Order: sequence, then C-alpha cells, then structure tokens
Amino acid sequence: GKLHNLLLDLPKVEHHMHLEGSLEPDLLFELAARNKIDLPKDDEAFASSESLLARYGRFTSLDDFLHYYFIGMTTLVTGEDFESLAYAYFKKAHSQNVVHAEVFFDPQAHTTRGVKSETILEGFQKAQRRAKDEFGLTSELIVCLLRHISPADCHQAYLEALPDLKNGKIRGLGLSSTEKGNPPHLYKESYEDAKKHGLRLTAHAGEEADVSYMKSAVDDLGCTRIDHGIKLRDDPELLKRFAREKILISMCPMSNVELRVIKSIPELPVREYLNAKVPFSINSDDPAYFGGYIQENYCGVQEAFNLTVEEWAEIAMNAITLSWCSEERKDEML
Ligand code: ES4
Ligand code: ZN
Repeated sequence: GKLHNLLLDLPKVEHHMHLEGSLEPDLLFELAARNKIDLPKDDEAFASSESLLARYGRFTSLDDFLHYYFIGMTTLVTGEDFESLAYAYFKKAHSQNVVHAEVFFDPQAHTTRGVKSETILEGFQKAQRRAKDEFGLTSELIVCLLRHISPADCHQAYLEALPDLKNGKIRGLGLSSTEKGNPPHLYKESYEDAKKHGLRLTAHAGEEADVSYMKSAVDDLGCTRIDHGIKLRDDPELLKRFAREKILISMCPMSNVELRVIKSIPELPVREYLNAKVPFSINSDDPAYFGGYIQENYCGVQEAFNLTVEEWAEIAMNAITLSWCSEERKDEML
C-alpha cells in the first residue's frame, strides 16, 4: 500500500545533504543582487530563476551539475548569507519531520574566493542554534574536501578545519566533487591524520565511479560511512563486510536520477541491501538542484519498492543508530 502519510510522520534523520546544495534559485538571485555578484552572461540559464530551474532539470552528469553548483555558491558572501542558507534548509527539513541532520559544506569553494572560514562557520552555527531552539532539530557539520582540487591543497584545507574538528564544532570529514579519476586513496594523508584524532570519516564513493572506489574509501581512508555507495552489488565480499561492520551507506535517489547515474529509482540496490542487512539511509543530497527534499526521496523509494512498515522501521532505526550524534540524543530519537 501507499505509506506516504506514515513516511511524512516518521521522525527522519538526514546524513547526506550539502548546505550549498539547498540554495534555491530565488535566494541565489536575491544574494547575487545584494552582494553585486556577476552571474554568467553567456549562459541563458541565468536569465531568471525560472530558466535556471529549467536548466537544473536537464543535468547530464555530475560535472554538469557541479558547474552550476559552484557558480551558485559564489553569491554567498557574508555570515548572514550562510546563516540564511542553513536556516532555510533546517526549517524545510523540520516541516518534513527531520529531527537530526548531518550536513556537508565546502569551505574550499568559499575561502578560495576570499570568504573567511570563521564567517562560514559562524553563520552556520547561528542557524544550527536557531534550529535547535525553535524546532528541536539537532545537527552536525561535516567538512568536505573537494577532490577536483589537488590532494596537497585539500590537506591544507583539512589542516585549517582541524581545530574545529577537534573542538567538535565540525563533526567529521568528507570527500566530494568530481569522482572519476580522483580515487579516495589520493586523500589518505588527511584521512590518516583525522583517524589518528579519532574523527568521524565518510567519503562520496560508488556514485559515478565503480565499486573499487568504495573499497578504497574503507580500506585506504578508514571510512565508517559511504556517501551514495550504490555499486556494492558488484563486489559481494565487500557487501558482506558493509553488513558485518555496519558501514552506513547514505543513498540519494533523486540525485542519482537527476545526474543520470541511474535511469530511475527502481534501479537502486534497495532490495539487495535490505536482504543482506547493509545499513543505508535515504537523503536529498542537493535538494534545490534535484527537485526534492528528504520527504520526496522517501516517497520515491516507496513508489519504486513498495516497502513494508517493518522495512521502513528498520531503515529509520539504522538512520538513528548510525548517526554521529551523542548516545543521549540517539536515545531521545529512538
Ligand atoms: C555532490 Cl551529487 C554530488 N556528488 C559529489 N559531490 C557533490 N557535491 C555536492 N553534490
Ligand atoms: Zn553528495
């Protein structure tokens, strides 16, 4: 049957969303005007928020999307901009019954334009505090290294984030951007250091590239979570290991369809992962770009797989128990 009302009421945890990927076209144009940021004049997609949204519906690949994603975020300049961005996401997430969110951000995309890391972090922290006070929604920040940038430059960015990783303002380390040709092991120096400090580790792997990238993220980087990770059926031994070690896969169904990684949601390995007890969560990735927030992704999975209440309960429980919040917070959510 259709469980969409149950899925809306279900307390949800989000593990895979990029705050910069929640920048809706209307806010993008508003910030561009306010901050006097020039958007590309040679691309008609930037004529209006309607044309931009229409272009978002025609992505051909991860890189095609990343082109727009990195232009969009150049409109973010002040602490208030980062605060508004994150607060708008938390508010929307709360409206869909998200009770806890672990969210990525890309400091390298901002510091290379002259935005100070403190500006970004202070803006996000204000939004996090407001979300907690107003909605009871808790959140954690995960800093992403951008793998289209050299491992040496990424390591510098990691070292800049390290004090805030150690003091808990940032909960963990991630790896994103162009996957193919930039395998996880290249970023070993940063991950090894983070591991020494006992930090939480994840990486985007097995999105566009093959399952060997997932293996490298686990073996070479020590990741305990993998973002996207939809290629596991190609390595049955590794699949068993994910189940045994409870390595969480943060899937993003609408993202995969919009970026043409799959043709449609039924192609996702949801049945295989449920049968093999590989833990996974369902997430929005870049909701302003892919046409839906977490609820639309949950409903898309239900349309495709017609899961039972028991299966949804298992998905929701795994999302809570494999979160990177405190044990006390998990107990509150269970
Ligand atoms: C991303 Cl869908 C996706 N893949 C890799 N990196 C990303 N950064 C933001 N969205
Ligand atoms: Zn992502």
